[in-house]
Amino acid sequence: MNTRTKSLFAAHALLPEGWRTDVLLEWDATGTLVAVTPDKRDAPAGVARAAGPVIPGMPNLHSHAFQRAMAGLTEYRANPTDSFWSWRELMYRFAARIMPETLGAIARWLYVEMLKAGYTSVCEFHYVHHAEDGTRHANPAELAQRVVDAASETGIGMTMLPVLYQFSGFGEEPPRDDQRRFVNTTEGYLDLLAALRHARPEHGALRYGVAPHSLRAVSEASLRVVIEALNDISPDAPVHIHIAEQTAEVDASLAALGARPVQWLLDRFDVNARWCLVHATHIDASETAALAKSGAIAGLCLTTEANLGDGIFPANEYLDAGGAFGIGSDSHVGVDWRAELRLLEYGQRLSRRQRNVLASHETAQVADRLFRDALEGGACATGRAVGALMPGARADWIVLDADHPNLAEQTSATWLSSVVFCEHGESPVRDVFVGGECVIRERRHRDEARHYRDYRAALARLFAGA
Ligand code: NGQ
Ligand code: ZN
Repeated sequence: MNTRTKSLFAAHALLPEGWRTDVLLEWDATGTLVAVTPDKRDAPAGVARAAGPVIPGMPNLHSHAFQRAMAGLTEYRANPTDSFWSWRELMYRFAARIMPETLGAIARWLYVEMLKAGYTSVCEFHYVHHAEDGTRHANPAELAQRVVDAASETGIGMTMLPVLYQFSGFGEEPPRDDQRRFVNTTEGYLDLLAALRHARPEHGALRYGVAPHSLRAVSEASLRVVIEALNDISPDAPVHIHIAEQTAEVDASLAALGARPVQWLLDRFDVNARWCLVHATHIDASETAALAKSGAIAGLCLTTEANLGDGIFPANEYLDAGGAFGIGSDSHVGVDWRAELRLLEYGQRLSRRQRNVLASHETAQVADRLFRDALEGGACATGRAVGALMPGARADWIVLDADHPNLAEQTSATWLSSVVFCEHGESPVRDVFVGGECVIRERRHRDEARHYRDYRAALARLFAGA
């Protein structure tokens, strides 16, 4: 064995073909798996044993890190017609107070929480770029860089997607004053991306893509320029966009562009697997079929979509049509992939009055099916080699606690069902490895106390200024 190769022996591990026993996982110094060998009979001498069943770590395909610090603060009735749009007013007021140091501290704590939940990658849809008065920082990527650094300090894999935000509504409506920290010219945006890539070059745990905020916030022309510029960097780098979260957005799109947002995008751009359409919530039957066929990833953020009263994504029809999806924690009212998958199924159960709606012909266990699909789609959305225990992929995984009351005395046939659908006591996520490093050991992050202290100090500063 190469002396620089590290290894772990797992009595049970979930491989691409399903659960296997006596699996030896081997990875290299860069954190990439080089061999995954089942049926190894016995752990080779000197190899550590996983403390429980091993499953791939989950990619979180949509995050606005700063919003973690306002979770729970908008759950009151400010007016009789509270909606996504009134929440957005409060969120903008909060965004106006974010400083580089507070953003770094919030992001570090958030990523500790993600890692503890078993999210091993995050796609950060980052749009607070400028100083409070809207002027550019001397380093235009000042704020984005704090988020990138938070990922490397805590150990989570990152796809950084700086956001292009230019307009306040369809038809190139000028931006509002409270959007001034988000807004860039196309040229200014590309400079920001270049500065960031120069200061923090890509590596195994870091990749860049672009995020045109929404069809409300960019023009067809600027969207084209940004995608062409990205193609020069890397023709398969990811493109993420908020697409059809609110019915008012669909109505405005119909009025201004003459088409529903997803249809409009599919008609004009080569939408394929490099695209992630976040909140493709409001799609009609033909959009559902066409989006599924495109290979793009539907970015579903179930807890946030429920919290904001968005609506229910037609998951059953979309999955039946072979559509790909991944999950994101978005506004971070919760940071738990298990809750996202559960709510994906529960939305269907509640609206259809049926059970086990999202099981497939091949996979009768809903949790197994959704877990596998969310891994695959989520991994694709990161643009990184993650989401599977196989050679060439990052050494990212979760070690479950098989002694947890929800898993005890069961077999691998029901472990994922219990992990996803039972909600008792502490999390069954015991240890978490990212790039072969054990970043969560017995439910604790190595620097948890320090990151929590910094987070509290950031909250105190934010709330003092409220
Ligand atoms: C966001 N929120 O980017 O945070 C948006 C609202 C906007 C969600 N899409 C911001 N859930 O529309 O400007
Ligand atoms: Zn979002």
